Amino acid sequence: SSSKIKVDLDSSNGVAIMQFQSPPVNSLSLDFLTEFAINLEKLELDRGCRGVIITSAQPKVFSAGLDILEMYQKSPEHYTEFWKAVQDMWLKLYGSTKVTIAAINGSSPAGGCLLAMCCDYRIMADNPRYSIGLNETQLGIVAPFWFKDTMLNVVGHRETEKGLQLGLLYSTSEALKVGLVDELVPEDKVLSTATETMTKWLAIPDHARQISKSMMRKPTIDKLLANREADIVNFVNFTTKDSIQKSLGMYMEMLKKRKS
Ligand code: CO8
Repeated sequence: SSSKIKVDLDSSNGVAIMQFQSPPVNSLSLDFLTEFAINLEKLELDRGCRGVIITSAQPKVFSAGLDILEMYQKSPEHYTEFWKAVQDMWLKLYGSTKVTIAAINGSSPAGGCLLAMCCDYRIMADNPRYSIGLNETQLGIVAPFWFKDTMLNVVGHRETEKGLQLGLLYSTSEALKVGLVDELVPEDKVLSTATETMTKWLAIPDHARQISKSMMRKPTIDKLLANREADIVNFVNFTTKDSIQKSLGMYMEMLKKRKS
């Protein structure tokens, strides 16, 4: 299968750019997640890499989130494997020792928002057509506790409570206002701003920054590690429910109809 993620490591500055190139919308399929984990693991072990910028090679979309087809009319075994891969993506990115920056050059719903929230810094294209947020409830599904924890750690309790219940997709200016993204820049400046920001973060000694990052994130990571199996069982039980399958089916239909 062709590569869904392109990785360029600049050996002169230790910065890797990871570009999502899985048309049409960089949905997080099992194949995508597996490739993501392998690439990130490689960079994590590479002492020549100090920072990672994630961005999209697709127009208009950063990532559409989890691939709904992986959660629709499949076997419990498939859901188990898929969910392990989603957990693994989060554990690797949220727990990365590298400086991670999201260059959000398009819409970023649900799992796409999660990817961005895992990074140390978020720069988004200032385009009124783009939105970002954990919109799960709008699909009739529930963001798991570690999605919630990740958002809580970025925007705080009150905003997470509102955002999660309403399944809010924030406009770029709203996202900036609540702190879901750190900066808005013109679309053609997203990547260059990410690179400039990376330089600032890399000016800090790695070990001191890494210990500080770990101090902030370890309790959240440990919580999933201690509950991984139960979280999988919960996902499989939830996803195999008729009512949930029906909601997902209707949502897919809505996406298709909306097009024409
Ligand atoms: N999964 C699978 N297919 C998708 C997804 C997706 N997440 N998103 C879009 N597609 C498909 C569309 O159906 C469409 O297919 P087709 O060409 O066959 O009709 C194609 O991709 C292109 O989509 P659009 O025409 O909609 O493209 P646009 O550029 O107009 O819009 C958007 C791009 C904004 C990304 C839009 O597609 C969108 O809003 N997608 C849905 C995003 C979404 O709601 N994702 C939520 C996924 S759930 C999740 O990530 C977390 C789940 C947590 C676990 C829950 C426990 C049960």
